[in-house]
This record gives sequence, C-alpha cells and structure tokens, in this order.
Amino acid sequence: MYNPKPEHKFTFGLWTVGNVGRDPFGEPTRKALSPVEIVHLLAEVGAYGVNFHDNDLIPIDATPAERDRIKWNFKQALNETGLVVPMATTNLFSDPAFKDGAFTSNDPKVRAYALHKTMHAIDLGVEMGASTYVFWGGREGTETDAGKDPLEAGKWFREGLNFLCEYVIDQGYELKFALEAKPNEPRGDIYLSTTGAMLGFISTLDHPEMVGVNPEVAHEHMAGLNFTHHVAQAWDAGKLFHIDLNDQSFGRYDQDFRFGSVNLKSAFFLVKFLEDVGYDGNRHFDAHAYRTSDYEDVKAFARGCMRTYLLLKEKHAQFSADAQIQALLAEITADDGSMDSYKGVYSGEKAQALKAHTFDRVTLGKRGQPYEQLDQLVIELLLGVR
Ligand code: DIG
Ligand code: MN
Ligand code: MN
Repeated sequence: MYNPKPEHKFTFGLWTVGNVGRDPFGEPTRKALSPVEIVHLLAEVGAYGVNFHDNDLIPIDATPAERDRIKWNFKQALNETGLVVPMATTNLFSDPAFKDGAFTSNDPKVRAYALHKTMHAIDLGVEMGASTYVFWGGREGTETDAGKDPLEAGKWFREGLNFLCEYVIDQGYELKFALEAKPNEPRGDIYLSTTGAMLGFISTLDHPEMVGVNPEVAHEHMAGLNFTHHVAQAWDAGKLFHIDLNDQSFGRYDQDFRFGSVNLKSAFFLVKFLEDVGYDGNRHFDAHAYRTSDYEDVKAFARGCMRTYLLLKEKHAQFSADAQIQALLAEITADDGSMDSYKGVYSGEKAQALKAHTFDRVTLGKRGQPYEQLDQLVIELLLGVR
C-alpha cells in the first residue's frame, strides 16, 4: 500500500543518501559510496530517479579517461536498475573559486568560470537524460554589503542565466531551468532568498518561459514562511518546475531532515495541495539521514521519506472523503450568490452599484468560522482516530 512505485516519481540526489555525515563540527561518520553503489541503493529502496551535481558524479579533478569510465559505469547502473535522471545541477558552491559567489562573484574571471563549468555540467546532465536543471546559488550572497552592490549582483546573475538560456537554445536541448531559493547558509545572506523573490526575478529574464522554481521545504522554513503558500504561488504562475521535499525546524540552520519528520501537519497540507492540483512532476527528497545513521539507517531514511509521502497522500484521500470535514468546508465556503453581480471583470456600472450597496458590517463581523473544529478533525485524521 505504501511501497513506492515509478509513477510516484520519487527521486533522490546522489548527495542525499550518499551524504557521509560530515558537518561543520565533525568529520564523516559514513564511508563514501560510489555513484554506482548509490544508484543500486536507491533501486533497492524503490526510488524512481537519481539526480546529481556535476561533481557528485565526476570529481572536479578527474582526468578525461576517469570521466569516461565513471560515466560508462553510471549509465550501466541506470540500465541495470531502470532508474532515470530527471534533474541535474552544478556544484557552484564547494570549490574555493566560488567562495565569493559564482554568477555574482566580484571577480569577472570567476563569473566566466561559473558559466564554463555550468555549460559542461548542462551537457553532462542532458547526456544522462535530465529535463530539468536546478540552480541553487549557495554562494550567491554576502557577509558584508560593503563590498558588493546588490543591484550589480542581480544584473550579473541575470546576465549569467540569460547566457545559459541562450546556450540551451543554441544546443537544441529540451531543458528547463528551476531556481532554488534559500535565505542564508553558507553565506551570511543569500540573494533571492525566497521562492517569491525568485518568481519576481524570473520575470526580468530574456527567456522567462524557460525558467521556473525549485522550492525547498527547509529553505522557506528557515525564513519562517509557510511552504505551501509559496508552492501555491509558484503553481499559480505556472512555475513549479521541480520541488525539494524534506523537513526543517523553524529558526535553525538547514537541517534537510527526512520528509514529514518535524512538521507533520504542514507536510500534510503540502501533499494535499500537490495532489489537489495534480502536480505531475518529480518528488525530489533533498534530505539526508542523521549523522548518527549507518547505511541500513540511511535506507530507512530514504524509505521513510517516500512512505510518509504516500501515507499523507492517503490521508488526503480520507480528508476528501470525510463527510464531517466536507460539511464544514461547505459551511465555511458558503455563497448565497447575492454578490455574484459584483464578481469578475470590472465595469463602471458594477463599481457604482457596489458603492451604492448597503452592507451590514455588524452582522458580517458576528459570523464565526469553525476553523477550530475543522483543524481538530485534521489532527484526528493525522492521529489515525478518524
Ligand atoms: C541544496 O538544497 C541544493 C543543492 O543540494 C542542490 O543544488 C539543489 C538541488 O536539489 N538543492
Ligand atoms: Mn536544504
Ligand atoms: Mn535543495
């Protein structure tokens, strides 16, 4: 019932189940797995696809011969397991060259190197079958605004993305870009810090139709925001090209916890939204196991991400079929049609009639909404007593 199937489109990055447990205050607690070993681990737990940063797959200092061997072995593993590669991205945050940003570095040589590296990474992603390309600007930010003009940085970022959109068009690639926001970490402040900011930025690009967003639960939570509201805005704009699922306590560093492991109710409302609108994209778990986990526990982490999604998907179906919940929703959204003449497109007549209409605001103010009753029913649904 809750076993993942390909149609669920559950994906994991090489860096997620391959996370070795290193953190800013401690060395790795797990041995590194090869991309081939990770593909087989993901196949074992029932994932549909695997994503990668260029250097998750090909070490930045690999020789051409090593590169070819790694690619061949990876393709073999994909063929043996049936896993696909829906998304790829560039690591523009680990190498010291990017310590002051990639597309927004003050150094024009670094900005040019970022384009160079990304074009090669795009080629690699397309070669492996990717149709979505993510940009997470982990180093695109500042610790002090003394040395970088945010306007100039925004122009450089726009210039870089416009160039790369042209490259994709020039190459004839069927590839869409998905921009991923994060408010801070590893930089003191990261530019374009929320999904909403990214949506505004996309409208300033030369090819906005090629560019959408990749919202991540943890990143909007770090900013203290309601993740589902940001996903809804992206969906409304036709820009939900990808999504990074995980979990996160508010006001903490980026925890990238197992999906649903912290805020179960907000995870439910997210799954409800995605299922209500019929989101047909990949459900990418950009998360990793606790540093204390061994690889058996890493598999439990990956299974838990997918199982929780499927459990919440069933709770969504129960919510939709629950007569008491649906009766409350009907009461809450009741419309006697008396305002219909004022709805829809503006007209001068409508405006005049509406201005002349007499409202009984005291009565309007007296009407209560049974949200406590409704929310308690959701809690009981999630606790399994409905
Ligand atoms: C971090 O949340 C970022 C990187 O892991 C990667 O670039 C992107 C793709 O999911 N998420
Ligand atoms: Mn994250
Ligand atoms: Mn992410």
